[in-house]
Amino acid sequence: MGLFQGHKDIDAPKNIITWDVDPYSEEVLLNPEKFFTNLREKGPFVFLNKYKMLACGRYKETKEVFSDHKRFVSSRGVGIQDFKLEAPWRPPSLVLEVDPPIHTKNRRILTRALAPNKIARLKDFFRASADKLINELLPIKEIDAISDLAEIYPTRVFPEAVGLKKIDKETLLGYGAMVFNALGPDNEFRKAAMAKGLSVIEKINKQCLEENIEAGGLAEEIYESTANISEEDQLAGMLVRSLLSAGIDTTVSAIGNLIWCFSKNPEQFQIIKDNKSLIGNAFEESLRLTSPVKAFCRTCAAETEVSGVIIEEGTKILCVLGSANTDPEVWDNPYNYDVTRRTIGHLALGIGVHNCVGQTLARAEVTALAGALADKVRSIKPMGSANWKPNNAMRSLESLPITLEA
Ligand code: OVV
Repeated sequence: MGLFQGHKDIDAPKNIITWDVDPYSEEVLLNPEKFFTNLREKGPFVFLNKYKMLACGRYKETKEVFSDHKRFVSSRGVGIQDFKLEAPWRPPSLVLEVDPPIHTKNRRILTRALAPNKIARLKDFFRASADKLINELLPIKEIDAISDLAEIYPTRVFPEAVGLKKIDKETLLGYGAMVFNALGPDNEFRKAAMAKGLSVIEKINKQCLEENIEAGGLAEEIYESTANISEEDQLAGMLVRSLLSAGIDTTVSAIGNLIWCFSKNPEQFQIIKDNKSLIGNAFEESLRLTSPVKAFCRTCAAETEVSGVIIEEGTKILCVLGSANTDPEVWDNPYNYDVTRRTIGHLALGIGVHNCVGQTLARAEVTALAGALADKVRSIKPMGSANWKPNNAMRSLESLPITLEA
């Protein structure tokens, strides 16, 4: 069997539009909304000629594929590479890149460590850290919402909450960039992220060892819950690696994108200032509109059919979550940022057995920060154009010049 771009070399299924677009090109990565609209208009699925894989961007099919872990597996990788046919760059994640029943058992350990009652205990710490950071930034005339804020807050609070005090910001951000860019083809963005490679990987792996875990954090519990499973002494370390892989870049992106939404829509920021109970929904709405994880792939386990399209075994499907979340069939005025919108059902945190296991933590972090902004900041003024950062799987900003007015 032939290999193409790291997966099975397949032909286009019957009855679908083939498309020459490169979803991993700088042009698309920097301006995804036009791509989303075209993708949805072409049909339930398109065949990407350049990658010989399917892509879906309508809400219905994206949800169907993502919800069905039996027909559309994760164990063959959630990027364009098929782990059954090609070796991945790192040992596969024991939650992201496995299927039930192994997934079920491993995920349960993370679910327990990240349970709402554990996160609730961190709320005051998150809010105090957010207040402190905003107080530091308020006197500064112009800040970069990314390097001064979005990158600072999670890299301060997350390692402490997890119990990893010794880890630096550059290592955490560098590793996240590798993990997410690795999901795409071996293009310039993946190569650039990987170039920083080896020393970052070594530091991350070391961080995951029990001796580098501090007492009282969330990671300690992961080690405790696997203490009796002697033959799996790597398990806890690998699950801590998942926290480090999925917990930083995602929230950095989410915070940057939320502030971008506020800065572009001052009347929406005013609405949450006037009604703080809308802060949670303002975050959900930013997740919907600017979904930080733009797309993950699934691999078809055995020939099947979705919306009249026959999908053969081994087919990679790029599920464009950001597009599903702006599908006009589901969302009125989908490209408007509306903090009062009913946001339930957005797919930014996935759906099905692999839905984001850290979402309670992410919400606690980001809403604490948004609360500090709503209380302390009168207005968030853009001071220049937002600059997006190309990444094969994430939608995040490179820089966002703003002024925080007290
Ligand atoms: C959701 C997610 C993203 C990236 C990495 C991982 C999970 C992981 O488990 O390593």
